[in-house]
Amino acid sequence: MARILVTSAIPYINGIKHLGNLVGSQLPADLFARYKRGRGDEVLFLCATDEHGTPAELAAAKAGKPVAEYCAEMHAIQSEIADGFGLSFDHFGRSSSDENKALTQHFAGVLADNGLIAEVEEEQVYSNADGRYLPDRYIEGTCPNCGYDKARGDQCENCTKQLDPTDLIDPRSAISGSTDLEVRKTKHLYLRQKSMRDDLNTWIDSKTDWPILTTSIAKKWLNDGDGLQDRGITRDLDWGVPVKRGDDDWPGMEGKVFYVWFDAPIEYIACSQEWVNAGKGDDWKRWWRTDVENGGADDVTYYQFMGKDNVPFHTLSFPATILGSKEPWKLVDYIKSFNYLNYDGGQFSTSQGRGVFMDQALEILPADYWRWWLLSNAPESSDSEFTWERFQDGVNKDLADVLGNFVSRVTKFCRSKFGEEVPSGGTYGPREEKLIADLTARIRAYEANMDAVEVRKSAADLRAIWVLGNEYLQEAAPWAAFKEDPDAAAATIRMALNLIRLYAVLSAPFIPTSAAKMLSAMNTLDTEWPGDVGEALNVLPAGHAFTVPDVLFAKISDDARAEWAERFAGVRT
Ligand code: B3M
Ligand code: ZN
Repeated sequence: MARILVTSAIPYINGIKHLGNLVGSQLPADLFARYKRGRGDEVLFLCATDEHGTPAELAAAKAGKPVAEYCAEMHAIQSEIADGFGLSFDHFGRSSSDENKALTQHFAGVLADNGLIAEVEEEQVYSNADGRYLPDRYIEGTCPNCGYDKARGDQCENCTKQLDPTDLIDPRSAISGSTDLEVRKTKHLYLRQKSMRDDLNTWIDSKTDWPILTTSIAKKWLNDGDGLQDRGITRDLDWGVPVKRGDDDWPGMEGKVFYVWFDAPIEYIACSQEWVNAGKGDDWKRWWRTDVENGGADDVTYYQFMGKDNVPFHTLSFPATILGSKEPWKLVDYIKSFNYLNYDGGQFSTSQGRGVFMDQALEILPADYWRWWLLSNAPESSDSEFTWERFQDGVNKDLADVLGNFVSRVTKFCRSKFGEEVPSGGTYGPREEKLIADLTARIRAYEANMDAVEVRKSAADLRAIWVLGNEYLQEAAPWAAFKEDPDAAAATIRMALNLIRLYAVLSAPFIPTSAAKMLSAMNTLDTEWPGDVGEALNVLPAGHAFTVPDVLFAKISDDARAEWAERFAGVRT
C-alpha cells in the first residue's frame, strides 16, 4: 500500500469559486485522491481556504463586514459547496488557523536564523486619496512584461510574472481608482531566494516527469531575464499572520503581517495539524517530516494541483521556504498544473462575475454532470472552453446515451424477463473472452493515465470502457436471443449486470454519486479495484438480487440549454 499526499491549491476566501477555478485545482485533485483510495492506497487529501491578504480585505470591505467574520462565513459556504461537489477532502482547513500562524512564524524564524531573511528599507506605493499603502491587489496597472492592462501589484494574471507594485506601469488604486500615488519608504522582510537559485534549478531539473506546463513556467522565472528575485514577504496590512520571529517579536516589524503567499502554502502543512486537532487523524508528521524518528514521510509521494498562475509560488517561493529552513520537511514530488477554462468566448472572472459559479452550477444540475464534463474537458495541454452546446453534448452523449442507457436497458430487460435477480443459465464463450480482453487492455490504459495524472486521457479511457459494454450488448442482442435461446440471453445479462458493478468501481473517481447509485442498485458493497477483469465480472453470482435504479442521467434539453445560456450570459451581481 503506497502513501499518497494530495493538496489542492487553497482557494481565496473572496467569494464563491467559478467552474474554471474548480477544474484547475480542487476537482482534479479529488479525482486523483479518489482514484488512489480506490486502488487501496493510504491517501491524505487536504485543502483549505486562503484567508489572508488583500483579496480577503477587499472582499470583506465590499461585503461591509469585519474581515474575520466575513472569512468565517465564507469558509462555511465554500465548505458546503465543496461537499455538494463531492470533494472528498480529509480536512478543509483555514489559513487563518492558529496552527498556520504558529507554523508561518516558525518558518520565518528559522529562515532568519539561516541568514535567508533580509530587512530592507524599501519603496512602497502610498495612495494619498485612500490614506494608506497599496500592496498587492490594492493596486492595478499595466504589466511591464506583457502589457496586460489589469495586472495586479503582486502578479500579472496574464503572463504569470510575479511583480512588485512599483513595477506596474500607469498604476492606480484598486480601491478608489485614484492615480494620486506616491512612493514612500518603509521597512520589510525579504526572502533571499536569489541565493537558492542553484538549489532550485537542481531540484526542478530532477523532476523529469513533470508536465511541461509546470516545468516551463518554473524555468521561465528561474532563468530568464532578471531571473529569480528576492521577494518581500511582509506587508503593511491589518489582516494576516503578525510578523514574528518564531515566538519572539521582531523589532521594527510591529503592526506588519506576512504576505499572503508566504503563509498560504505553509497551510498545506498546518492543515494536517488542524486535521489532527479536529480529531480526524492522529499523526501529521508521518506525512510531512522525512526524518524517520520524527515521522518517516520518506515513503510518501506528494502531489500538488493548481492553476498555471499559481505555479511560480509552488516551484520557486514555497520550495525556497522549505529548502531554506534546512529542516526535514517533505517537498512536493509532482506538480500538476492547468491552463485556463474559458467561458463562452471570454474569460471566467470572479471580479466581473462572469461565467457559472459553483453554487449556481449545483442549483441547476447534480454534481456528477459537471464533474464529468469539466474533467473530460480539463484545460491540460491548452486552454479549453465551456459553451452550453459543448456541455449539453458531452453530458447527453457520454453520460445519458452511453453509461446511463446501458444501466437502464440491462436492469429493465432483466426485470421484465428474469426478475430482479442475476439470472442463471447459459455459459460464456468467445464473445465474453473478447470483451474481457478488450476491457483488460483499456482498464490498464486507464490506470496508467490516472497514475500519470493525465485527466482527459483517463476520461477518454473510461468512456471507451463504457462503450465496450454497449458494443457487447448490441452484438449479443439478448432481447432477440431471448426468444430462441433464453439461456444465452441470461448469460449476456449476467455479464452485463456484473459490468454495471465494475463500471461503478472504475467510474467512482469521476462521478462518485452516480457510482454509488449503481452499486446500491447492484446491491453490493464490493468496491474492489479490478485486478483480474474476468474475476471482477464474476462478483455478482446467479441468484443475487438487485434493483432497477432511477434514471441516472437526464438529458439536457435544447430548451434548458437555451434558458441557461441566457441566464448566465450577463454578469453576476
Ligand atoms: N489562493 C490563488 C488561487 O486561489 C491562491 C492559491 C494558494 S495555494 C497555496 O488561485
Ligand atoms: Zn504580464
